[in-house]
Amino acid sequence: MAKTILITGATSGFGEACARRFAAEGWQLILTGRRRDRLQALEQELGTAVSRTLVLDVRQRQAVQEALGDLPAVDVLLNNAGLALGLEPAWEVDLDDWETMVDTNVKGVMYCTRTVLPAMVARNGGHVINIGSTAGSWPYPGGNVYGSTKAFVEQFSRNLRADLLGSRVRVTYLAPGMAETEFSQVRFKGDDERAAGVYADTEPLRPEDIADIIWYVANVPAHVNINALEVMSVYQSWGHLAVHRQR
Ligand code: NDP
Ligand code: 8X3
Repeated sequence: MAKTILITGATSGFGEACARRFAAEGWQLILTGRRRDRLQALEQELGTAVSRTLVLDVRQRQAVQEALGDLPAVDVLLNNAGLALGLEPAWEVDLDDWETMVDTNVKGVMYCTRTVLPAMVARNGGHVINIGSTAGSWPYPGGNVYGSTKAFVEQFSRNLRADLLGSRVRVTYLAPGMAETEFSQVRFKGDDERAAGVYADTEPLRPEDIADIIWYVANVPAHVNINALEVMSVYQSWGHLAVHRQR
């Protein structure tokens, strides 16, 4: 029987690439996101691979519970929906942006996981794959709350594994570095020129690269749990520690 992946944030970027990849491999898809037109377009493109589409804002606890609480067996929950907003220093940032990131990247992951996990535990099988970021481990100016939400996702993933010991439910934390998606258009609130500048004159990760890795992670033998993976473009690395010099 075909396996099923539930993807949050399937309307763009990593989630959309995963939908295509898993469909090509014969999986069934449950696709979610806020943009109905994008979900409909994917459904048209991928045909019978799409079991259902759900217009869903992961920040809405009750809506998540209603939409995801009574699904047929989900083999993989891909907690992918997320965003960064702004790059201002902490003392200038719009507090609403911080709240939106926490509500989406932290609470959204909590709501989806808590809703889908009981059925996985009852079946003694399934896999939660959480998308973090290098920003969760490596601070940078303006990464303030975005990076912190991803640090939460990493530790949440590890703690889920601690709770799940003794079951065959797997949990993986995947931390990509810079990848060209709609991420920067969202972060810079439609300033497409600034967004394009993030990827100019370099070769970032592509959404398909991440979809390949997620495919691999989801298809290792059932007794193997990949705990965490960090992935960057070969053209990205770490900087030195910053020093402010007065003279
Ligand atoms: P995109 O902006 O291309 O995709 C983000 C997806 O998240 C969209 O499908 C969007 O759908 C969905 N989403 C955002 N907010 C909500 C919400 N409240 N409810 C439901 N869905 C939501 O970016 P990426 O593909 O790059 O981002 C995917 C994940 O990868 C995010 O968690 C991001 O933080 C992470 N990431 C991205 C990196 C990058 O450089 N691109 C690197 C490391 C991690 P819709 O708007 O239709 O709701
Ligand atoms: C996205 C990568 O470096 O813009 O998570 O935070 S970064």
